[in-house]
Amino acid sequence: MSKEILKAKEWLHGADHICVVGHESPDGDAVGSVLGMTWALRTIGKKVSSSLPDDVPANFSFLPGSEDITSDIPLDADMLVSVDSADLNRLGVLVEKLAAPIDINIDHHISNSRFAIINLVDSETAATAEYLVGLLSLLGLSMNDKVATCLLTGLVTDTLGFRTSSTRSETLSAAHQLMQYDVSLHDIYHRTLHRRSYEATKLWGQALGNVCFEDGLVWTQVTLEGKADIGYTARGDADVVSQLTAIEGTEVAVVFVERVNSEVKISWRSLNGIDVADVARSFGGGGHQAAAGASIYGTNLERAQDVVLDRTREAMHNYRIQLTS
Ligand SMILES: [Mn+2]
Repeated sequence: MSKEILKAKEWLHGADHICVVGHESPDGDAVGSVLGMTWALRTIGKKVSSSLPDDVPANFSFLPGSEDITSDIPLDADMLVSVDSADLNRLGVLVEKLAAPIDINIDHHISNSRFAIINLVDSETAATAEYLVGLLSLLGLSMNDKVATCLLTGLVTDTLGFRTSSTRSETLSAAHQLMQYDVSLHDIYHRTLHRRSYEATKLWGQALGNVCFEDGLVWTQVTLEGKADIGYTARGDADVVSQLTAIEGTEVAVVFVERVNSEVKISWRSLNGIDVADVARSFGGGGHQAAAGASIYGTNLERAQDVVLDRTREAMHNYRIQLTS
């Protein structure tokens, strides 16, 4: 066992009030890992608080403890644990509420900036939840039905139902371990990946109706006007980008989401080896080789599309040259 893990175990067992934090625009792995870690720490009798900088999306509100998540850092917390955040800025509004550095950073992003005092990062794992399944016992923490429900949600969502290229035999072993508890894979899958609102379905209709395809590059957009037309009030793109990757011949898919105050949010997915995180970084964003995002401010949809599509085409071109040379 690594020295870092031993030190983390010692620190966690010695703490009085632990606050577990996750990243902005929380996804299933962020919510699931924050709550899974919260419940696991309670198995050793700790006082634990859970914090996220943004609201928990409605499809994760079934998770036990989600109603107790706040966007505050309790003043008497003497230990801060971050899960699923690749860097400190991902903690959004929580950053300015931090009175001390993050003690323990548990994550699976290869780009993790190791911003805490103790950094436990395993970029081989498909989700922070997968990493936690193996880590809990090393940290002297136990699993129970609540921990398992939360972690299985992280695992299912980050792997899109065990179908991303990051899914390994170890991922399925972790799921197997979690399913020994009173959890419903079917229910988690349906609530988090399959079910969607009528408005989100209409949004898909708009976005898919406007899809463009050019030499392996697929893109579309979600506009403020379009959202208003159908009464879609959520912030995201209803995961349109994943639908684009289903289009035959797609190498890279891009979705542009227009937001208020001249912000355009961009999501990339790569189906071959092109590193879209690299493209995203050139716009101040980040992510994984196969899935990345960025926001451009002070622009409009048309200008953002021009510059982002050009940069993406360039990356695709360079990748093809590299393949043939
Ligand atoms: Mn994750």
